Amino acid sequence: MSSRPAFGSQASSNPHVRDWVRAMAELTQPDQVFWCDGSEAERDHLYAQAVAEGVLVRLNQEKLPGCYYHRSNSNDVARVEQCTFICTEQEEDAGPTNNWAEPKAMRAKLLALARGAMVGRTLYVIPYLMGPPGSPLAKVGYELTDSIYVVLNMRIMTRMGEIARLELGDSEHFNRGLHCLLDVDPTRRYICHFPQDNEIISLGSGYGGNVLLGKKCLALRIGSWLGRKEGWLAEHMLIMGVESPTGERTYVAAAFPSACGKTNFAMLIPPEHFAGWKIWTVGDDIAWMRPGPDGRLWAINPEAGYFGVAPGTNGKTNPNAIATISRDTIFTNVALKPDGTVWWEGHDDPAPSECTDWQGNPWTPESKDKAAHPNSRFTAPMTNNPALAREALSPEGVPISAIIFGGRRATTLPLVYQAFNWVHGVYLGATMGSETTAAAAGAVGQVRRDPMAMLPFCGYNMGRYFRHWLDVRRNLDNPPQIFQVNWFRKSSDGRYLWPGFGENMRVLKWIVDRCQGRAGARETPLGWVPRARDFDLEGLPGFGEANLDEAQSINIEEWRRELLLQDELFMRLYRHLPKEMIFQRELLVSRL
Ligand code: GTP
Ligand code: SPV
Ligand code: MN
Repeated sequence: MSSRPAFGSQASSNPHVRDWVRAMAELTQPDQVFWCDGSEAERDHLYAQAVAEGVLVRLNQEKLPGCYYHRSNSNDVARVEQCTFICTEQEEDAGPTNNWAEPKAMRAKLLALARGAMVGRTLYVIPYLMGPPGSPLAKVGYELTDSIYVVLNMRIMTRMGEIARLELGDSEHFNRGLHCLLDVDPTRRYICHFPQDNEIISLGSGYGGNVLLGKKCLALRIGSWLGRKEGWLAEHMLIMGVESPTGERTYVAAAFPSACGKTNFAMLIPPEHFAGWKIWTVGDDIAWMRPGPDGRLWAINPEAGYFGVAPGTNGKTNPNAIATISRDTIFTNVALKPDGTVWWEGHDDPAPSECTDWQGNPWTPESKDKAAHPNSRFTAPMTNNPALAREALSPEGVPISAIIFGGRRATTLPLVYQAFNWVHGVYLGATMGSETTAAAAGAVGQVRRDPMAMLPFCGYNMGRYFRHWLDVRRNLDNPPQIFQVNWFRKSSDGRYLWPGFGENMRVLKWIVDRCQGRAGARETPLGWVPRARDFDLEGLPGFGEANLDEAQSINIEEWRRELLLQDELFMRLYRHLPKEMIFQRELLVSRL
């Protein structure tokens, strides 16, 4: 037998990759460089290694085959927007909604922090592909990381290894991403993007969107920058196919802010009443969309897995997710039960009489704190999803008929309405507000503007981003219809006015029928809304027309306040805000 290590020794033959990896290894000084190939043998080796290092716990393989458990540092459990920077030559290119830093100075600071950061550690080289191979939108990235947890997550979330190497060939056009854990100190945490160099440097975190660089950093922040340059859209959207009883498939993309229901909606199972209807998941978090030669908007999911919110996931809210995470899944910051399985608030099983919480402390139902962190997550391959659309693997993607914007709003926003036209729809997206969630560090439950659910992810000036949305319309003969939804409106005594989850099919059916020209609507100051006879309420006990009216009501006082909040954003963006947005605002004021 050879004494040479079987894994990680196959360096890339691409000279641009080799030169850059060599330079980064000289800087960070790892003990060894490990080149990932994405094979199954490599996966087994890496899981064994991660368990041996104590980074992962192997879960009960009888009940959860192929599943592992991870706890991140308790100061490092969500994205950190205050540590996230867009580094462009001109501050105006990042715009008022992003943290900006001058690229030369920032790079110097980051490289100084990274100097020698991997002494005694392994530098993993991860080639990855975002999008199906051969797709006109697919992009290759390389992430260099000293976190084996990142490697194993990227393996699930992207098309990782040989497939990406092949797609890149000898080209120099790939995203360069460097990630170092350092000592996971929040005061030395930086998530920095250099869009002009197609480069990302992430330091001092080990969590999700901060470190799985293909996801929010490349697919959204750098992606949106590239999209503006190249005439396409990189969006924080799920993509689904809605199949009717006749077999017709209508494709829908929906932008909801972080932890506001994308994964749940993308995996929806229609209630019994909707016999013959079927939802197919194309993607649950990110959409890349380009005008196709036929004048429609075509979308791909650049990812290959789901990094989903665990709390609240159960057999009632999301049975497809439960099936998806039954094997080959990494659980992060949930609770660990003595039998080597996992638990979270809102799990199907009752709270265990004892377990270990997300911080590693003993937990019982009497404990004051939550057992799982509210932003605890599962990482699972999309191929586990029983509702995976075959089109998710198609290089062209799917033609989008409807775009839905939705926030988490206890008041003001009705359950559903339809924009009058594209420009009005862009205005709906641009003025979206939502309550903050545990997906980002900071206060939870505060309403803030989150245009198109992209506030934390737009890699350039938000005003120009709205302009880009308006411009994309010029290449669409057949643009999607645009809708606004709100699953989260509450009564004065704090109950949700809409049952949500699977019942969202009722809203979706109206949307699809509107796109197919077979549903009626009534005009309101906000947009088109379903009348009672346009909206299927059958088989929904305890919810009648009066309830629908309440969920749909428009309160003029609340809308006055809403317009003031919109103004705050518009003032910040004023220099680059398209005039059409101000015009739409005036029209809304006069209609109200
Ligand atoms: P990110 O992965 O952070 O981008 O989140 P996401 O948009 O995919 O959100 P997800 O589907 O994971 O849902 C987040 C939370 O919202 C969970 O706690 C869900 O239980 C809850 N949720 C999802 N859909 C609904 C709904 O229709 N009604 C209500 N009331 N809650 C919902
Ligand atoms: C989000 O916050 O929108 C997520 C989770 O999808 S993370 O990957 O951490 O950004
Ligand atoms: Mn997300």
